[in-house]
Amino acid sequence: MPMFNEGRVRRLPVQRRWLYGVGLCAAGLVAVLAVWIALRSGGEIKTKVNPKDGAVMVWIPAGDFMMGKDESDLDREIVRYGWDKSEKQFMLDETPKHRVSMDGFWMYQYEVTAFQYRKFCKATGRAAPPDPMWGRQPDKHPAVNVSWKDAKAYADWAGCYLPTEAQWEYAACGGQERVFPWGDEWDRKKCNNAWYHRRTVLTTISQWVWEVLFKQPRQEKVMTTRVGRFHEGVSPFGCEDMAGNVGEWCSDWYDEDYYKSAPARNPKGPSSGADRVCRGGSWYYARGDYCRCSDRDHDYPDYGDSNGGFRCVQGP
Ligand SMILES: [Ca+2]
Ligand SMILES: [Ca+2]
Repeated sequence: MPMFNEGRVRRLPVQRRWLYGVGLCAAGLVAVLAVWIALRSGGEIKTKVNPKDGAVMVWIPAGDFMMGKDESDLDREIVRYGWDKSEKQFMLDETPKHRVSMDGFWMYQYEVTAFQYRKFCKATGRAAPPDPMWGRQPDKHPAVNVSWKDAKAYADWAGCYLPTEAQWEYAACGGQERVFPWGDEWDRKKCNNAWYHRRTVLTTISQWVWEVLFKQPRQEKVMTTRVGRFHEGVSPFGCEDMAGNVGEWCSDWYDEDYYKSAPARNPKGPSSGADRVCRGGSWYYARGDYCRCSDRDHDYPDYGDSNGGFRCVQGP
């Protein structure tokens, strides 16, 4: 007796089988596209817009993270990336590594742009910052030549704050122990740094003059870039240009020993000081050590230059 009667197997008409095939392929493509979009956006990123300046903000969820570095981490990084050992003395303000608990907050996805800053100056009568050495700052590039006081005034006007140093580092590393916003591998193509353009370190004044002032075409000059251009360097929480482009003012006073006694929950920096903190390296720096999430920099609150800008945060 036959196992089944071949004559009775129902076969789909050729046309319908073809249609099913196309349908399955389309469903597969949609699924692949959905996964690609989810991966590219880093999963679930909650955003909102600040109506005052049109800035997109991303939600940085509450959590714990390890802030700063231990000396052993610094030694390892210097060897791993081939940086000069003498640089370590400038990294010791990142020690010791310590656990910090953060409340959630909103952070600007991008650095405040020249366009947004002009709008602020127009609305408030504040003097526009001087043009950088390459001429009028393009609208979509970050605002530059802004002092800490300018940045603070902007944040007040926009209904925001400047990030604390802890908020900044937490947002940059995504709450994870990683060296750069995108991971642990230094990649000059993932942020705007001088090495990206030049492919080597700028060491002489004449190199700087050539690269910054005279080189053509304009896009290839060593200077700021449109915010968000280096999307591959996005942080796990969705913030762009945390490494490079412009360094970013934070609300804290700077103290090289602050980490030795900082509170473990939402630290806000010392109560007084001479300099304010700025973070993230910039187009000006050629080496990756300035673009690390944990790197600390500082300047006088009245000082502004063409490699310094800022972004804002808002509480929940
Ligand atoms: Ca930046
Ligand atoms: Ca530093």
